[in-house]
Amino acid sequence: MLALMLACAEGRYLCGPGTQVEGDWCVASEDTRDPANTDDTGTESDADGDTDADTDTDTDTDTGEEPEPARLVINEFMASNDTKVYDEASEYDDWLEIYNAGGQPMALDDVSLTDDTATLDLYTFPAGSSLGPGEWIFVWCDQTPDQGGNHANFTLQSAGDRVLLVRDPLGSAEVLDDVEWTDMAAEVAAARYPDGSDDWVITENVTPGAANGE
Ligand SMILES: [Ca+2]
Ligand SMILES: [Ca+2]
Ligand SMILES: [Ca+2]
Ligand SMILES: [Ca+2]
Repeated sequence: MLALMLACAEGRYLCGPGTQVEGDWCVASEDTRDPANTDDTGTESDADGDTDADTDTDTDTDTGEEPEPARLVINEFMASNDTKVYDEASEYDDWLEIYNAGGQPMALDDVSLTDDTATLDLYTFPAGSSLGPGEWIFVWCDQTPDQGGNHANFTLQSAGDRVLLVRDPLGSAEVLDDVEWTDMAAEVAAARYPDGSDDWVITENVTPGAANGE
């Protein structure tokens, strides 16, 4: 079935012209499921007979909704890792994962990570990095930046620590996410579940760079 999903800032799916609500989804209404006219956003359709269906749910805006903007979050991390995953140097190090829970890609050139509020640009992503909607990226927090562009110059203390995700760290310093913890257990990840949500789980099912599990 052809489905048109237009997300707004609140995360609800809004219908556009030629669509109707079915549960949480916005789908093409009966008379527009012909692929020939799926992309006409302006033409109010409903001139083509078919009077019975008329599921014309007040589609007020003709121009189509903008996709939800990019929304980056700290999505998962391990602050104590001696057995679960290892890096290119075969070292079991701390790591954290970023997820784009929004609807548009976001360039990471001017995005930073830090565990020190006095130095917001402790880690910056390699030039040209970006993160598409629904994508993950993870960074080793091993205080060994010479091991590669995905290695940050700080570590995560399991006893207690705080990590900030910041846009424009040397300018407007917009804090995109701010995660703080104490007494984190060993060999587990703290993970938003589902991805990007406000709910966290502590799990042995660690998933750097992939969908979080319970
Ligand atoms: Ca650690
Ligand atoms: Ca390392
Ligand atoms: Ca730290
Ligand atoms: Ca994950």
